[in-house]
This record gives sequence, C-alpha cells and structure tokens, in this order.
Amino acid sequence: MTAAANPEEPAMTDDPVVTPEDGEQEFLSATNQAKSKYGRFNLAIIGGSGVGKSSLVNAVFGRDWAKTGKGLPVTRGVQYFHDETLGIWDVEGFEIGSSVPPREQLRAHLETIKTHPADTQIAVVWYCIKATDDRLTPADIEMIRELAADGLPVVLVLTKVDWSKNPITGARGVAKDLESFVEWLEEPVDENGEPLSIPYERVILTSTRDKHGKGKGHGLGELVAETLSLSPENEKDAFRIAQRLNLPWKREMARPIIAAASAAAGAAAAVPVPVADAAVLAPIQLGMMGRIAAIYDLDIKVMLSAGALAQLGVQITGQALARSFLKVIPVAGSVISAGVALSLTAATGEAWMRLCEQVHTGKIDPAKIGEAWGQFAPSVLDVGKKWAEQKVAKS
Ligand SMILES: Nc1nc2c(ncn2[C@@H]2O[C@H](COP(=O)(O)OP(=O)(O)O)[C@@H](O)[C@H]2O)c(=O)[nH]1
Ligand SMILES: [Mg+2]
Repeated sequence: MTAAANPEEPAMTDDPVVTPEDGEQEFLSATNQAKSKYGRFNLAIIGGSGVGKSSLVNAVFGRDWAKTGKGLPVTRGVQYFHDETLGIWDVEGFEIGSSVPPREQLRAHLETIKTHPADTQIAVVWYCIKATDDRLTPADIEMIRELAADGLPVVLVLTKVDWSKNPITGARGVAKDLESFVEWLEEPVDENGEPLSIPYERVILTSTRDKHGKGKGHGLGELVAETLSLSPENEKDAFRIAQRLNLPWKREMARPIIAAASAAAGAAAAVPVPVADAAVLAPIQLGMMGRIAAIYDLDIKVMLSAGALAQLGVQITGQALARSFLKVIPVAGSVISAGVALSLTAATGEAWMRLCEQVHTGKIDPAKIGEAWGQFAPSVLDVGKKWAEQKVAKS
C-alpha cells in the first residue's frame, strides 16, 4: 500500500533515525551506568565445611559457584567468590585442632579482608550452624562477638532444618531439641542461668531442600528480608539486585524507571511528532530497558552474542505500534502526541520488565530474548490501556 492509495496514512520512511548500533549503545551505556551506580553486594558466610553454605548461596542468589569452584583463595579457610553484582566471602569457621584460638583466627581473617578494595567489604554476615548441632560452642560465641565488635550485623542461620508436617493440622514443626535450642538462642543463658550476651541480630531457621534432597526449601524469604533490613542504606539496592528470591523488590525498582522514561517520552513529543519520526523515542525507551535489565542482573554479553539486542532496537522504535494505535484510536490524531508517546513508553517498559523477569527466573533463555520479545511486546490494546489510564489521571 502506498501513501497515495491511502491519503490518511501518514507518509512512511524507511530511514531509521536511530540505527541498531545506536540503540545498542544506548541500551548498554544505560545498563553499565545503572550497574556501577548500584554496585556489588558483599556477604560473608561463616560456618564449618558441609553446613550448607554453598547451598544457601545457590538458593538465594542463583549462583552455582560451589560446583565451578571459581573462588579466589584469599587465605587458608577463606575464599572470595564474585561477579559484577555479588561478592561472597566464604569463611570456613573454626578449624578444630588449630593452635590459634578461634577469636584470633577470625580476627586475622577479618584483617585480611580489610586489605581488599572498598567494593569487596562485607555488608552482612550469615553465621551458619547446622540445626542438628543444637548448641552454640564457646568458639561460636567468641567469633560472633568478634564480628559484632567490627560493627558487622550478624544473622545466625540454622541450616538443614528438618521440618515435619503435622498430619492433622498441616502445621510445620521442628524436633523438640531444636525447639528448645531456638528458645535458648532467643534468650541465651550460661550454665548458672545468668544471661549471656551474644550479639547476633536475628535467628533464622532455613533449609534449601527436604531430607530427600527435594523441594525448594524454607525460611529463605525470611532470610532475605532480614538481610535487606540489616544492609547499610546505600547497599540495599545492590542486595535487591543480587538476590533472586524476591521479585516484587525488583518491580519496585523498575517502576520509577518506567515512569521517568514515560514522562521523558511525553516531553520529547510535547510538540507532536509525525509517526514516521517515532524513532526519536527509541533512545529513551532503550535507555529505560537497559536500566531495567540491570535490575534483573541480566547477562548482557549473552544477549549480545545472539545479536538480539541490535534486533530489538529496531523492533522497539515503536513506529509500527504507534501507527496501529493511532488507527484504532482516531481521536489521538495522526501524530504522536505527548500522551501517545507516554503511553507507548509505559507499555513498552511494563512488557520489558515482565520479559526480564522471565529471563531472570530462567523461564526464557537469554539467547532467545529477541524471539521472546515478539510475545511480550506491548500490543495496541496495552498502549490503549496506558493511554486511557493517563487520560483518567489528567481529568
Ligand atoms: N537435607 C538437607 N541437606 C542439605 C541442605 N543444604 C545442603 N545440604 C547438603 O549438605 C551438603 C553440604 O552442602 P554445601 O552447601 O556444599 O555445604 P558447604 O560446605 O557449607 O558449602 C550437600 O550434600 C548438600 O546437598 C538442606 O537444607 N537440607
Ligand atoms: Mg561450600
């Protein structure tokens, strides 16, 4: 169909205002800026070999470092595993039979860690004990005091908890021994019944699987909530990004980014833009998408290797969508007004956020993100909804 055959159809142009390479650049620099703004979250996990430290990291952060063994051996009993968004200090707890007292041993480890760069410094500590141990040793108590003396917030994590289900009420419960251990931990006393001060912030019972090696685990949601609340203010976003259990936190971070980009798109179309020039919105939309990708900690390199990003940039220029939208909603006119630009961007941001979620949770292969976008890309209906929402908001 030519423009002449359909005079109402705005003139088409095949010259993209934004080339795929520009789009890719826009996306990547937004991602990189976001990543460096949020930084890396560093957690120390202390506990004997086999207590389940690696399993916890895997369950909460979705990193399988234990198997790859790509940690940096820092000193005997201390390893540092890291990627862009997460650093784990894996500390093997007290070596039985060591001639150095536990407190001094840990002191030495902490001093070594302090010689490392600022972006590797510990935010929170998970001190791990097997739930079946059902007591804290004097060495544990000394080490927890040493950590707190350094100003580090300590969560006492009981691992490998074996929950049983009451067959009648369905309530989850733990063995009597563990129950009394937890009671003691809530208000520890010495052998004379005198109160003991052991400066952990919270006790959390966890498991990463059931005793048959199955299931998703328990107590992990509580563990991430507590870790977030103990994290220093300027490291909370880094934690929200590094963890993989709580998706609503990520949405809470993404939504203001979508709102800001939508407003920027509206401003860019303050003087209405012909549909053919819809690509002026592309840099705004791609920047928004890059920032959202950072929140979901998506592996940009994997996405790039598939050439998917360049392809996306073309799909997202929004021309086709704008054109179809304007056709069904004639009152919008034949140009992209501020309201239409805003609606297009809001719908695109929302769709991209949902796609990122699917990739993040492993439901979509990052290498296939280009194909998947076809299913997630906002429809005329989605744009219409956003358009109606902002009409209502205005009136
Ligand atoms: N039943 C049960 N086994 C677990 C749990 N967490 C870890 N394990 C098992 O305990 C062993 C040691 O776990 P790992 O995470 O490697 O411990 P790490 O040495 O502290 O890093 C592995 O065989 C895990 O499968 C759990 O919550 N329940
Ligand atoms: Mg391990």
